[in-house]
Amino acid sequence: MSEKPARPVLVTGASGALGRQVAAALGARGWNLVLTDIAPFPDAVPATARFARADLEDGVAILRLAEGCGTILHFGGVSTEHPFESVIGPNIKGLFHIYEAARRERARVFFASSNHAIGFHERTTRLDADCQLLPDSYYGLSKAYGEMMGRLYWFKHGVENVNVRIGSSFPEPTNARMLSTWLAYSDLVELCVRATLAAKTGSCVIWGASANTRTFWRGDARATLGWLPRESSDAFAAQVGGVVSTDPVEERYQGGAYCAIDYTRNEMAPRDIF
Ligand code: 15L
Repeated sequence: MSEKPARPVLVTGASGALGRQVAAALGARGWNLVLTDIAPFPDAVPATARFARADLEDGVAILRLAEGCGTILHFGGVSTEHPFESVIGPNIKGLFHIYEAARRERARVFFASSNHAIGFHERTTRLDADCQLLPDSYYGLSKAYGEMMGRLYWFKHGVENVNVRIGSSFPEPTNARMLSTWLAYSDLVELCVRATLAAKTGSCVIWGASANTRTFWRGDARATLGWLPRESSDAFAAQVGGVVSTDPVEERYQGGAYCAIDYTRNEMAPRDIF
């Protein structure tokens, strides 16, 4: 019998691509789950779970859903690039509601951050988790801010948080960049398990990628959680290694296509870094 958390786990964004995977896998382990999303849940609700629709911008609803929960796996919010005004409500105000609920419940937060919080680092650089935040989009900016919110709640209120900079979590890698950034669903689920069950996490950062030899990243807190990814993109190298774009901005930076969205610098001009 696999270990289960002492208190229920709230999963936000449960109807989204990653939330669904996590809800199904943790439900199959018999975990007591509270699932929520602004959209209806598209699957059968696991026997040990309940689903309630809620808007992250409704702070009272989030407080109610979090009652009694020991961990919040926060996948909710806008998950791709959008205009600034559309990102700020779900991703900033919504996350504030998550942290206020966690503070009240003495719960731990798993924050689905993103590689887009650091997307403007060059692909030739190997990054440690304490690297400079270099968001590549309004979406990435909200993730960088979210990581900072975690630091605030840890230092001011002792709310533990695990900030997972998810690379590309899809069934399979589909282009050359994803040979560096791919996170298999099974590795994501195991990371959620470890982040929930770990005795202590403090406020830490994890690179959310499988054991890809072409990785851009190293040096995070995985040993504290006891998480080791088992999958790797390497097996897909022959299949997708040649799939690249013709955009020099996209190909230069770790964040790929997000860096190229609305990019107005002259990419050919000499580059002043900091
Ligand atoms: C993300 O953060 C997005 O949610 C996802 O749709 C992908 O774009 C991924 O990053 C990626 O960088 O591949």
